[in-house]
Amino acid sequence: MPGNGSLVPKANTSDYKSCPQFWHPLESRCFKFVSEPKHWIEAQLNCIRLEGSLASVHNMNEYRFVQRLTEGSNGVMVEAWLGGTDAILEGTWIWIDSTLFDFTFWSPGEPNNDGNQNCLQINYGDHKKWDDLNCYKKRPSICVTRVRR
Ligand SMILES: [Ca+2]
Ligand SMILES: [Ca+2]
Repeated sequence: MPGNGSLVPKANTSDYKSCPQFWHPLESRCFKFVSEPKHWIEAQLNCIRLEGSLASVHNMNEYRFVQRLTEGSNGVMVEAWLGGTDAILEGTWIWIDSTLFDFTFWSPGEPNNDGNQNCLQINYGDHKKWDDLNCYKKRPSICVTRVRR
């Protein structure tokens, strides 16, 4: 029926309707890829405007899920911000969504704080792992929010 497609329940993704439109559900959270490159703090402010935060990831399954969101039509997964930062205390990493920093997937030799790098980008290097980068660099980003019940 044309015109009211958004009202049709998605039978094959039972928790879809719990996430805002155009967000992607994974367990109790919803993720959104923001393609426009932004400074890390601008990316976080943008996520807050969307009623979320820059995303955290807590296991490999969540990381692979987030990576797929960054994949363009050419199949390339672009470098993008997550919500990790050690700007408050050098070497002490936190997630800005206030969850525990309990999983890491750093590239070899990272984080190296090269020239003062305090923000976490993903899809870095040949192995598409994590890197600390200067927070003033501009990257696409991934926001997260809680499923709304
Ligand atoms: Ca640092
Ligand atoms: Ca680095």
